[in-house]
Amino acid sequence: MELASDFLWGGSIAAHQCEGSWQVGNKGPGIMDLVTKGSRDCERQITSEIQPELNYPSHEGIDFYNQYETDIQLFKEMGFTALRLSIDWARIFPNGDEEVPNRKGLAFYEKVIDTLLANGIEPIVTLYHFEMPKYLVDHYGAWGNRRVIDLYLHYCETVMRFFNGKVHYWVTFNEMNHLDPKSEQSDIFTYMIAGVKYSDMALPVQELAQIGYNMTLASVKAVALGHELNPKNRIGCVFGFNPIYAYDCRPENILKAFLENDRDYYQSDAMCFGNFPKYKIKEYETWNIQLKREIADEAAFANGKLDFIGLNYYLSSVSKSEFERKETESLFGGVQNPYLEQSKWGWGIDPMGIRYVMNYLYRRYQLPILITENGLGAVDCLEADGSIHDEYRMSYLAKHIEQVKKAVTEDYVECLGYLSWAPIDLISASTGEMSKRYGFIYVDLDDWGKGSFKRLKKDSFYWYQRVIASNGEILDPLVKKVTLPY
Ligand code: BGP
Repeated sequence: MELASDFLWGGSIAAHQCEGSWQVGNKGPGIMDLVTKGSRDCERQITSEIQPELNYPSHEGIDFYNQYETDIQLFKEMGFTALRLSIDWARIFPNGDEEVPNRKGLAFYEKVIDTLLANGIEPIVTLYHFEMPKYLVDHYGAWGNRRVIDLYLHYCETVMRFFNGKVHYWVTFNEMNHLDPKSEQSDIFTYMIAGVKYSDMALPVQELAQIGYNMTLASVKAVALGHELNPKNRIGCVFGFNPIYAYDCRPENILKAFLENDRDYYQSDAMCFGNFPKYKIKEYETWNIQLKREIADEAAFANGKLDFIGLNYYLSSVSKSEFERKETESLFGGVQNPYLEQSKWGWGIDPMGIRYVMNYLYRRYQLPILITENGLGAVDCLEADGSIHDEYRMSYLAKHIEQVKKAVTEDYVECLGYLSWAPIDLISASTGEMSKRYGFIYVDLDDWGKGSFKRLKKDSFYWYQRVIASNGEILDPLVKKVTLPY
């Protein structure tokens, strides 16, 4: 069995990580414009105002705002049939709460989307990839406030109407599932996803739980809205599902790992099953958290079921044991898996994990899955002749795509396509670094924003071109290395 002939191939990017031009075209500041550069060992900070002496990587991005035509040509050259990109809310509504949209913002995305369509590339549009207008944080308290749901829906309706018939695939949110109060409370990622608060303030569990609820409600309402506007719209939500394995087969450890994993699934349960899970409400009650809900919410959950699930997959981790206390800590609070290699940033490389999660999701929800992100962040070496030999990236991706194929052809998982993160080097979300590179296209830019912004093709560029042309049949990096035309 082979992948379907209409299997989507391409990549994913996000506005705040690539566009730059953060004040051009009447764009308002967004929360991500206030996030400083960090590194693996130094967490990014969210400042309440811009501090001129600090480095804010989103301000320049990789200059996609001005170079999108060049970049889309390169995507086309690789054979892309799809590109997932996000719209930055603050380009459309600079404060987030205006009635009338900013024409310049719409015009920018219209040019990008028209260029994609003219090149035979299906745009898959994420409506919220951590891009919360700052004004809504300062004046409304962001997702903690239900009024923000209505403002988000007004923004969704505006862009869904504007691009009606041009965009068929919509994503309501990126990775809201790392918001559970018990799991990653103090992590910078939580703040970015929630689009709230400035670094020195810890989010209380009550607030985090309410934010998770409100965002889930916003998503189901956006799905219903999109279906109403055009029944042909296919609307999904993207989740980052990194499996947590049990430390060993002691039943206590199996149960512990299951429960830790399960914290990531309550929003997807709500969006696929049509009701906010009772198990979550009960769990919150035992922590004295009373979610603010309204009667009409029940109908909203019932009417806003997803059409597909977007899966971001990078790594797996291992849950700590209930018994041992001497394990080596890994980045995400678990322990290092002795059977897996780790990336330079401590992410456990586990190709089989993607097949495991695809199966788990498909059997739990029986909805098509779109791989919306998968890739290796690595330090690349630019040779004197302008070449970049990134065998490690090809090898990582080949092993993962192989497992995606097995999930489809041997386990019968419905999969709409595979989108790598990211087809072009861009700013890392977790660290703000440029040197954590994912692309097939190298961008000449360093961690301090210095460089020519020139685009260069890495070896993996030609490799992915062959993968796509063969519909995933030719994956071996070594074969292609010998025959590639450079
Ligand atoms: C996902 C985010 C992306 C992207 C990716 C890689 O969680 O959706 O925005 O950044 O992770 O992570 P990083 O950039 O931190 O290496």
